[in-house]
Amino acid sequence: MALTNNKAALAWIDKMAALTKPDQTIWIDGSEAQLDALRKQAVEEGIIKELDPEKLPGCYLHRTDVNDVARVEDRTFICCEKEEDAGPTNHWMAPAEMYKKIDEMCDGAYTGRTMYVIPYSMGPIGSPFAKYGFELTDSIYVVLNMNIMTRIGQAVCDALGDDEGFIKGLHCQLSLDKDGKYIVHFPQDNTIVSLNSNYGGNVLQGKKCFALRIASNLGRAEGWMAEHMLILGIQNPKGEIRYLSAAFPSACGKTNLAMLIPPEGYQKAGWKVWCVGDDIAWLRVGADGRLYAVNPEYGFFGVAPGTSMKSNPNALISTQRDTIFTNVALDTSTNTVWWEGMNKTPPAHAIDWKGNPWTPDMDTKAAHPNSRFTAPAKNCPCLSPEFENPQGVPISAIVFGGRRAKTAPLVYQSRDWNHGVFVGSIMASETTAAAAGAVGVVRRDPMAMLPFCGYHMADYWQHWLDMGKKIAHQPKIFNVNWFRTDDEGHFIWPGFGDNMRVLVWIMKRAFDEIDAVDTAIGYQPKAEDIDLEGLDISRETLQSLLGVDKDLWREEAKGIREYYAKFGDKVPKELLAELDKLENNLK
Ligand code: OXD
Ligand code: MN
Repeated sequence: MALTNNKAALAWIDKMAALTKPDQTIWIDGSEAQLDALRKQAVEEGIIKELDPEKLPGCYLHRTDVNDVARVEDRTFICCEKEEDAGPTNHWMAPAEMYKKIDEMCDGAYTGRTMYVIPYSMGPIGSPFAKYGFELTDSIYVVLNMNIMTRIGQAVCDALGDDEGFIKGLHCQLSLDKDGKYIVHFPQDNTIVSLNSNYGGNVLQGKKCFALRIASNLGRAEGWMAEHMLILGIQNPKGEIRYLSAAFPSACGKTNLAMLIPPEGYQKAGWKVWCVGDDIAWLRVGADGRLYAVNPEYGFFGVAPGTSMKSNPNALISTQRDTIFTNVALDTSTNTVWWEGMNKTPPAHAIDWKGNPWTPDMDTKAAHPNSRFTAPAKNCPCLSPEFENPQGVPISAIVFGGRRAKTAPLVYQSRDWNHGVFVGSIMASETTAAAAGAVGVVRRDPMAMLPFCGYHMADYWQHWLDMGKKIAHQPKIFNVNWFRTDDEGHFIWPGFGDNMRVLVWIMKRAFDEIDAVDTAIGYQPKAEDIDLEGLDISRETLQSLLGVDKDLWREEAKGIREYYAKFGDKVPKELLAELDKLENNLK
C-alpha cells in the first residue's frame, strides 16, 4: 500500500511502474519487521550471507558482480538542457536523447521482479536542511543499504506531505552489463537513473547522485552548498567544541580524519574529536551569520582495506554490528570477515571477494581494494551528540587537502574567503603506485568535487564566491598536506592522530588566538607553534614540512593557469586575480 497521498509522487511512481512492469510493488515503511523479512529473503536468495551473530550481530556479507566494484565516472552523465552548462569536467547527453535511451532500456526491466519504493531523507527528517526523495529499485541489497545510509520510511512521507519538490530516482539492475552502465542525473527534473549496476556509489542514490550532484544544483539555486566534506568537532580541555569541515580527494584519509583519536598527551589534557560526518556536508548560512553544516547521511560507506584497530578503531568498531560488508573476504572458520590491513593474521582459509577459496600464500587479494562496509553512524564511538541536530553545527574552519610529495606545505591559511576559494579550486593530488598509470602525476580535483559537481565547475567556483558574500562570519579556509616525502620517498609527517597537532593550530587561527607568518602562498605557522611533544620530529624537520619551494610553486602556478584555461572565460575574475597575486608573490 502506498505510504503517501502525494499526487505528484504517486503519478511518477505509476509512470515508472508502467515502464518497468514489476510483478508487484512494495513500499518500504522503515519498520524492523519489514526489514527483517527482507533480510531473511535476501539470505534465502543468496544475495547476502548472515555472519556470526555473536561476533558480528546483524551483519551480512554481499559480493557484487566482478565488473561492478566501483563508481563509473565515464558512465556518469549530467543531462542538463545545454551542454555548456555541464562544463568540461562532466559527461553530457541531451535530456531527450537520454530519456529515450532509458525508456528503451527500462521497458519491462522489472518483469518477474519486485519494485521496492524507498522514501528517504537526506538530513534529519524535518530539519531545514533536509531534502526528500524516492528511490525505486529491484534490489533488496539497495533497500537494506539505503536503510543504513539514509533515514527511510513512513516518517519521510509524512514530512514530505504534498510537496512536489522531491527527488525522483530509478534504479534497475538489468543484466549488470559492464558496458551498459548509466548513472544519469537530470538536474532540471530532480531525477536520477542508475542502470546495470548494483555498486553502492552508483546505486545508493542518496549519496553521490543526490547529496552531491543533484544537491549541488539545488544549493546553487537556493543559496546553500553541497560539498564532498567530512565534518568534525574538536573539543578543547575547557569543554568548548569547535567545528570544521574538510574536503580531500579519495585515498587521502577522510574517514580517518573524521574519526581521529588525538595523541595520548592531548587525550590526557582533555582534547577530543567528535565525528559529525565522513563524506558529505550540506552547508547553509544561519540566522546568526555563521555557516552551519549538516551531514545528510545516516551511515558510513567506508573502504574496508586498511581499516584496523590501529589506523581507525572508531571506524572498525562502527562495523561490528548491523553492517553490510561488500566484497571483503569471508573467514570460513569463524564466519566473520577479513580484509588486507585489518591485522597481520589473515585467516588460514577464506573465501575471497570473488567467491573463490583463498589462502594466505596466494598472491591475489582476499578483499577487493575497494571493498566496503555500510555501517550505521550511530555505531561510531565518537559520533557527535550534534549528529541529529536539525540546525547543524557552526563551521569555523574549512580545510582543503591533497597528496603532494613536495609542493604543498603541511598547512597554510588563505588570506580571506576569495583566496580560500582559489586554494580550493587548485586542489590537486598526485597519483600513487596503487592506481594504474604514471606515479606522481598531478590530478586537479577542485574542492574534491571533480566527479561530483553537477554543473559547470567554473559556475561552481562562482557560487562559492557568491556564498562568501552571504556569510557575515566566514569560516577561515586552510590547506593541509599530510603527504610530504623526504628524498627517499618516505612520508615525513606521521599523520593519523598526530594530525590533531595541525588541527589545533587551525582552530587557534580560526579564532584569532595565534599569530602566523605571511608567506608567498598564505599564512603559515611559526615553527614553534605546532606542538611536537611526544613526536620524533625536530623543529628543523617541521620547518622543512612547512617550506614553500618557490621554483616548484612557479611551476604550480603555470599548471594552474593551464588548468583554468580549460574553463575558458567562465573562470571568475576573482580567481584569476588570485592567481596573478600568487605569481607576483613568487617573483
Ligand atoms: C566515496 C567516494 O565512496 O568518494 O565516498 O568515492
Ligand atoms: Mn566520498
